Amino acid sequence: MKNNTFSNLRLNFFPEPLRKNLSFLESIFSLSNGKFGVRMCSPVSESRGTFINGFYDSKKITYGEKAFGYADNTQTIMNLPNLRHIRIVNTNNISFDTSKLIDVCLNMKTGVLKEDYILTNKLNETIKLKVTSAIDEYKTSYYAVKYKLLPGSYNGKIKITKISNMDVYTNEYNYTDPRKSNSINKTVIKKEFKNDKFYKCLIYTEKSKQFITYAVTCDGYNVLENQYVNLSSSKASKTITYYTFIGDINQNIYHCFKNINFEDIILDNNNYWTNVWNNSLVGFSNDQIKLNCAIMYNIFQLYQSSSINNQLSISAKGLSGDGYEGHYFWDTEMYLVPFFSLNNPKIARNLLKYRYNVLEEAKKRARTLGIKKGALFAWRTINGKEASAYYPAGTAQYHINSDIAYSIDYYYKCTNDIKFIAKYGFEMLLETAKFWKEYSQLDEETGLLKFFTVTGPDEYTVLVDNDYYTNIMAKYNLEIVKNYATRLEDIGYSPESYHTNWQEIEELYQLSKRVYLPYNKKKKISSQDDSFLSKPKWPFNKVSKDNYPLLLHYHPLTIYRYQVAKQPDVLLARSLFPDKVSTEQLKLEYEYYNSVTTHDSSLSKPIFAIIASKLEKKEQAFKYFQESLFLDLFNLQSNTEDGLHMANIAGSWMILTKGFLGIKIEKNILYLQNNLPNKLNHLKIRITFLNALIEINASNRYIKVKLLKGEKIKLIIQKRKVIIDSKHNEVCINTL
Ligand code: IFM
Repeated sequence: MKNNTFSNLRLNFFPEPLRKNLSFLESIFSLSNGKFGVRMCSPVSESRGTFINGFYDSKKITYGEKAFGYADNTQTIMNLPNLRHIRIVNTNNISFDTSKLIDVCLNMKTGVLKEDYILTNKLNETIKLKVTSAIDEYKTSYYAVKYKLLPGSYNGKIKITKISNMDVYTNEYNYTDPRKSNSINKTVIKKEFKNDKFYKCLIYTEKSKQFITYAVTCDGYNVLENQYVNLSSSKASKTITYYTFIGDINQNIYHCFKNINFEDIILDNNNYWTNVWNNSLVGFSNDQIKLNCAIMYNIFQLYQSSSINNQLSISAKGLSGDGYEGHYFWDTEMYLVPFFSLNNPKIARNLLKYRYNVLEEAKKRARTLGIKKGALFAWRTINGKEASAYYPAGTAQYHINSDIAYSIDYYYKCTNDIKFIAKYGFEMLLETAKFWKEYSQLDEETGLLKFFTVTGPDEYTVLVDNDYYTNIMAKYNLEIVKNYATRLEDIGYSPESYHTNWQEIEELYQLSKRVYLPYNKKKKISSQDDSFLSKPKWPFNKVSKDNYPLLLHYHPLTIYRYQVAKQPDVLLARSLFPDKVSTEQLKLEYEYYNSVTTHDSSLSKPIFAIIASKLEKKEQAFKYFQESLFLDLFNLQSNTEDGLHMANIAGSWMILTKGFLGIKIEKNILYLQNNLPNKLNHLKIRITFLNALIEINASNRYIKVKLLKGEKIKLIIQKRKVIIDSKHNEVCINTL
């Protein structure tokens, strides 16, 4: 499979109206490296679009009616000025301040972004501008941008000024869309240093008191105020390259820029992306050009959002926009950690380590909620404290606790990294399980364990009793502690070293067996919660398509009193524990929840695609796959301008692995099942499992697995046990 054809994402990939939607394109073509991100803002516009992971400011949340324990402060990622901003003026100081994007090309094998613009001033004079930029994926403090200026209708002298204004920013409150960033925040320049070659400043956030250094230099010119450049001959062109440093406040500026040049950044990135595509190659047959390009793009953005260099999480929008204020949600653990566990486990480990670093905050939060033991992680956060001002669809999503437990377990199953479990993972498993024990209520009559007043992932139903997803995840969280305690004792870590004992661990385990899971005998399906199935169904056929997503058109209480789901909690549980119910029950559940789900959440369709694959509903699986894969690329939720939907992006990859290839991991064995939709003739995918790199090729007739690196892998393909090792490194199973 030749991948070259698919590795360039250009403007002509998009339907006509989207080619003109600049804020959409800013997100799509954003460059990032897990530390900071730069949107593809027009170089001559004032729009903002630089985000540093974890760099946020706060303000007091003002509640009309506040109650005990509500989140106190916002945490809003700083939307810093456009790093690419320059001012270009003619000899009369008239600026070329209108830009028309002519073409753009993102090379996903090198991470180089190229843009062509025509710039116009108010006299209608034009010049051409070509921009080439890259963000360093290894030395994650650097960003470089090269401007090539060419004459247009104007061919006289121009002057270029680098705009370095990084100081105050106030964004507007958005009252109507809770998915947008909605706080007012400020940065202040603390110290400034300028000379001909360098500009450096300390950016400081007023309330959260974070500092960061921003510095810039330029090739061969005065860094901020450039000389006039002459575009007078028709062949004349001028190229200026700026280098930006974003990082540690104590860095010496000369040191920052020592040895930095564009070619080295490109070289770093070539190595980085070669490695990525070597380890995480995904593709379909060559004739599926759009699908190939789209899946490559998705993987590209997943890597861009992450870094092996830091222990931060990944916000819902990565670093491509400020939607959801740059907050980290369960998205990371349930969608992104599974991707990285099977692609670059070091990144998965860092993401989990972030949660460990905020475990103390989680313990405090549990106490605030009146829970005497254990920890409760914040629903949405940057610094570990709860930032959700709407507890019914925020703090009440207690499932975040077992989502974190699930991702620790998943990471372990993919890596066998017991050291991580010993040092960090076990404590989190234990503290989250203790929380569930304390939170639960034992029903005296039935002897079953119940969880009242919780909100599941489906935010169109809140504060319910016994949400199926919450309960099954809590059950699993309580159960796995014993398993890990046993493994740890085998290598010399007693329960006491974690301030617990076998009695407590056994209690957690025994409680797991008692967890109540709501089931509706009449419908023969699990109920989303105790009351969901008894509510009237949402009148889908009477509601106009324009009224979706419901959250933008109805008061929450209107939505809550209906049987309507934003995303399918029961099916999500089925995708995690695929063998819990019979195929008949799963079919009924799929049909039922399909009929009451709006998919207003971008996390919904991947789950339907996975379950449809399992049920061999290949057409539907493929339909949901496409709608998921192109969700951002075709702006299917009309809000990609706020940033990319990172969990959905990882979800599309999950459809390929969990759905089309039926991947399941149990006891060091990788299970595969061919569920490839008929519309895909071929799927090729590489993953890393237990330190081995393997390539899986599937067609509608076979599954082939090849060991590319590593020693030995045990597989069960379509119920047949096989082993591949360095001697017999390939196996092909007929799956017809
Ligand atoms: O975490 C999700 C949630 O499930 C639905 N609302 C958006 C959040 C961020 O993606």
